[in-house]
Amino acid sequence: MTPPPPPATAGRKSPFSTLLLYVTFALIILLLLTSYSPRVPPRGGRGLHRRLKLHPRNPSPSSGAGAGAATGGNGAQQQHHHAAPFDPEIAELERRLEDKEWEREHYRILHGDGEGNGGGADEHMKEWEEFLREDEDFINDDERFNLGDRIRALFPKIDLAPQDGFVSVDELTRWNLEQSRADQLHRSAREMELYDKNGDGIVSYGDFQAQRDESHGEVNSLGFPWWKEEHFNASDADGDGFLNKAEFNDFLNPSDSENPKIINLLCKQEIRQRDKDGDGKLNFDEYFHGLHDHIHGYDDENADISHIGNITVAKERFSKLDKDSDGFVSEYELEPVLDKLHLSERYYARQQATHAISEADKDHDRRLTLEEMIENPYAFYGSVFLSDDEDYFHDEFR
Ligand SMILES: *[C@@H]1O[C@H](CO)[C@@H](O)[C@H](O)[C@H]1NC(C)=O
Ligand SMILES: *[C@@H]1O[C@H](CO)[C@@H](O)[C@H](O)[C@H]1NC(C)=O
Ligand SMILES: [Ca+2]
Ligand SMILES: [Ca+2]
Ligand SMILES: [Ca+2]
Repeated sequence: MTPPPPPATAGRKSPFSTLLLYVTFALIILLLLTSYSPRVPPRGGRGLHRRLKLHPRNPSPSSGAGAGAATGGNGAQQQHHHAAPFDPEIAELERRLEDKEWEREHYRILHGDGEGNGGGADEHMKEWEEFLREDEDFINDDERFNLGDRIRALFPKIDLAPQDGFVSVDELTRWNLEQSRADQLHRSAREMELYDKNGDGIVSYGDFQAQRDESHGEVNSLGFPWWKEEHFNASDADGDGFLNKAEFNDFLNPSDSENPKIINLLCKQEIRQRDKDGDGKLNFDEYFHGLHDHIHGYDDENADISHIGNITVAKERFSKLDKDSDGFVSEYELEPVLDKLHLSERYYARQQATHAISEADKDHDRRLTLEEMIENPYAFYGSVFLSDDEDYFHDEFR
């Protein structure tokens, strides 16, 4: 008796077609492997698919760090935040691009809306894209813009405290902060042009209102909810009724201001948002249901996630804030934790420094030598994209 033939299965293959299947499979794998460009930092030269990419900041301050001032939230700010440029030369190029974009956005305000200006704005856009292409070609040309040479030149400017041949998190944070402050000042000075019609370097509250009325609220950089007289007054550090350049910068970036009047106003706003019974301070209940979760976890590096909603922990934190132990947190008592509620450039500068160091610190001593930096340039020149499609970057600017 012969055994019954095995049941025919639909997927049954002859030895040959099985072999073919394996070969095809192997070829596909091989293809995938060769098209995959590993994310290793290039040594010496520019990686094949690496391209430095300029990032003009969004010129509208409504999406900048200052916009979170009234909302008290920090999620939105984080989304819109751009990294501080590591290299002042790149920063300079980005500022130029950003200025162009800004001019385009405010073309109507700056040049009036007579006939033919629509064409002018288009012309402007073309010029801008031309700039972008040329500048990106420049920074991606090893001959003209050599990352190793750039880092060699910058290293002694960062390694300052102490000058020991190592860049620490603190040193890199300070450096990043310097770069982003310069950016911020540049943006504020530019924005001020919209209000300072006679160019005397100061603006009054009347100037703001006039500009807002003129634009009918069409332009999003005007009419922030927080552009209130109270905010203006707090920004006027010397109290002369006008904002000069520095005061105007504080006005646009309250989270980064060191003006005590602004700090106090921000605290007041935080209290107001959560002050259910309207006594101008927070009792434990108002604190616990409105503020605690925002503060908790930001300052304690080892904050335990299981402590979220833990009343015992919240009470401890509350009594720490309540310095005069009157059972309430006042606007002044909120000052020490204001940083946790309004993410400032300081916060981002440190975050960025920590990240860059973690990327480049090959020997894990939490500081960088010149060699470590040169070997990992893209940890600092963060505006980099892996792309072999040259047109890729144009999509971003539509
Ligand atoms: C702002 O200051 C001006 C001039 O001192 C004053 O008249 C005005 O009432 C102040 N406004 C607010 C909201 O504090
Ligand atoms: C709250 O945290 C404290 C201190 O860590 C802990 O002893 C307690 O068990 C926690 N309570 C709850 C309900 O998780
Ligand atoms: Ca002033
Ligand atoms: Ca108190
Ligand atoms: Ca190191």
